[in-house]
Amino acid sequence: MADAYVPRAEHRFTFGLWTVGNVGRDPFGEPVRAPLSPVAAVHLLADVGAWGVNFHDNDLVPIDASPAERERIVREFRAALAATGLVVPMATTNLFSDPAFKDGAFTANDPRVRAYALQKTMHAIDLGVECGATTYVFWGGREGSESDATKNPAEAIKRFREAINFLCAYVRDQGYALRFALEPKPNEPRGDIFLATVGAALGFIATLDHPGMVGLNPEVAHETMAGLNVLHAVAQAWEAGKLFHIDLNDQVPGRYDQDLRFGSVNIKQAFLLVKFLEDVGYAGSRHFDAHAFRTEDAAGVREFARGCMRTYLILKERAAQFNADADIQALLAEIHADDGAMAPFQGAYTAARAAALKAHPFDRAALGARGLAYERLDQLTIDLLLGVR
Ligand code: DIG
Ligand code: MN
Ligand code: MN
Repeated sequence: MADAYVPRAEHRFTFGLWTVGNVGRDPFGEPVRAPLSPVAAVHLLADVGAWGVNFHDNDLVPIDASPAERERIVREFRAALAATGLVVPMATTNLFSDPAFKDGAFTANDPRVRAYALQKTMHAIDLGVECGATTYVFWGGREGSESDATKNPAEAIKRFREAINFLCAYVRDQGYALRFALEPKPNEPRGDIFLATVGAALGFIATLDHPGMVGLNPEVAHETMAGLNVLHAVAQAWEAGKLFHIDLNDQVPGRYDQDLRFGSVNIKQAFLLVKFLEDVGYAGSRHFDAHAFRTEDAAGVREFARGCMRTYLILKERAAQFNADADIQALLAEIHADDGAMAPFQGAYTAARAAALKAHPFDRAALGARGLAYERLDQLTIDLLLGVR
């Protein structure tokens, strides 16, 4: 592969241990790859050029590990981080694999499960901070239902809020420099998952005790599964000052959560997302929450990881090309032209402004007759993506 798109630390590319460590198990098949130890994953990611590595508590420390085993595992993991220079920007809790969470964690009907989920999360937060995490993700994979006869959804939201408020207070009490990022998903593994989209999560954050501590970790595949425009979701999170993290991957609409290599399905969507992140100066991790095809061996997993970063860098270059393209920029200037004639009516409400606007004559026919040249702009975008500009 040409070396023009070589990932560097400044690109802030990260992968979870569970991504390159995915053993290829699925609901219809057993593992096809050998497990990858956290230390081996750190060295693999360093070797392919990643900046950081993320983990669920039990990706690193098995759920039944003894304190001595925990200490050894963390020591060896941190030694690998020191040896490679990789960092841990984000950590999270596995509140979905163990049967105890079969009816959810924070929203489970069993109060013992809800309390255990809080306990497990506090320990996992401690572990994440110990390894350097500054963002903590909450993906409520089991926070949902198959039958809404089983729990009042409003009660579930209240339970989730109580848990997040408790954990925000715990982080503040511990003095941790940690922000929370909620990761929405509409369904799978539950029939329906609460707080299903970025929009729902933003509404929820506003009801918390410490909303400033809590933001979003939008995932490309998840908003796509919900039939939504990923860029619109990410842009709304950004505009609200809540884009704390992002899970990059790809997804065919109408399918199960595929977590495909970034940019491997919808190139235009991936391009416009990368362009947005780069244009607005998003300074967070470019986290690839994805995994290699089940068909792949260890070499294929490396190709997968390299491909995620390579595609991001190619699209980042195309975004710079778009921003420098004279024809595209001339067209955008035309499309967004403002001769200032409407300035008297723009801005905050005043009675005088309202009166003047109500009295202003508009040529509605002319407004509707104007051609906007979007077809030409979109074709220039496609030309650029196809490498003919
Ligand atoms: C799945 O999309 C979720 C889990 O892998 C993890 O909790 C989160 C972190 O990126 N994404
Ligand atoms: Mn996913
Ligand atoms: Mn994710």
